[in-house]
Amino acid sequence: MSSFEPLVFSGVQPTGNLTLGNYLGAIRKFVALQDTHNCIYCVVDLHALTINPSPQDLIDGRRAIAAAFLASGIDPVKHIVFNQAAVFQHSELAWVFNCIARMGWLNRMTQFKEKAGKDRENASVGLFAYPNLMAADILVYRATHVPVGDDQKQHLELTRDIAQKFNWDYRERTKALDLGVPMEIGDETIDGYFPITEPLIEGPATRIMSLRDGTKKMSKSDPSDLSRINLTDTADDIAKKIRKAKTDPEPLPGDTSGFQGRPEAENLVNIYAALSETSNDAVLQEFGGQQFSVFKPALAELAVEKLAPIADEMRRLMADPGHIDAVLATGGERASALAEKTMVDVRRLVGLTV
Ligand code: AQP
Repeated sequence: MSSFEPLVFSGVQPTGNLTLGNYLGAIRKFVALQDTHNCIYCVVDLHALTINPSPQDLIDGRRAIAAAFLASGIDPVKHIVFNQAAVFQHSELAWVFNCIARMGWLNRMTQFKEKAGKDRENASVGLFAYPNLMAADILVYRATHVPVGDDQKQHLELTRDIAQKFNWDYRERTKALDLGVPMEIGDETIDGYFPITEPLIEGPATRIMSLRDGTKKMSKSDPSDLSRINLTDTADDIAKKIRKAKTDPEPLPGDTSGFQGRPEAENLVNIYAALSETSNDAVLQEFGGQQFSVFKPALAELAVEKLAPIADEMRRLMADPGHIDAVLATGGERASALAEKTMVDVRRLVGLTV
């Protein structure tokens, strides 16, 4: 191998209803990347165990995320769509990475701190080690590019650190077995086994905020349903949630400098810009100086126009769970074949096989 083949990988956890944030920050990018890259998209059900779902919720959640992928336009024939638990190599590589990553690296992860809250001692080991499994998800395919929202940036940096340390620790064996790709680490050029993955985080929708608090990320696990727009919400739900979205009494500013201290106004304009695939400046040119009583109905109409076809298609797909399971099973077989290739190498590199 002379260089890494460009390959896109990303995953979504079946931890609840998909939100507009998941769609704009991740899934819509997944769809666009299909035209230019080979892509692997995964329902990361092992990660969802960190929230202790009931077995039935996990089964339903897995199908719902797969349905959202398909309904949004992901092609499971041209690309690969599967669920993480179907490919045991993710867990196997995660264990290797548990032994590569340092406690200090994981201790810095802000998502763990936020999710564990004050009761850190009571958080599961799985929640703490989650970023190592995420690194394994990506690197078991030696994926080069990962589209994600802004909240996953730190985890992707950790993935890069893990790849770098693995490459360094096993550089001599990688060279001896002729499995590597020349890469620079510091001042040295070595033969490395894993690519240093590039995150794809850009555009106006990298961090969609809660409709109830413009300083908090919109999240599928937020206890308040009014904080988010779910992909499966009806037109009435969407209109109601946007009507009730927190704002301030001022009209919309004429340009983006006017967002200072107005996170809710910025978030709604951001959502409008992302849905209409334009910039915040362009939205403010149209709506600057207008009251929210004018802007909110326009936003609701746009959101319904963009999301209703996806929700309809999701409902149609969810009515036939057997079909969704079959799509995932086929994807799982294809993903397993690729992951096993990597693990044959990794087992040899680390000495688990000769
Ligand atoms: N608010 C958001 N804005 C933009 N992108 C977002 N993503 C999540 N929330 C936003 C992106 O969606 C992808 C899938 O996320 P995930 O399921 O892996 O988990 P997450 O990042 O922890 O998302 P949630 O919705 O907040 O889930 P819970 O509540 O279960 O933790 C990722 O690419 C993520 O960046």
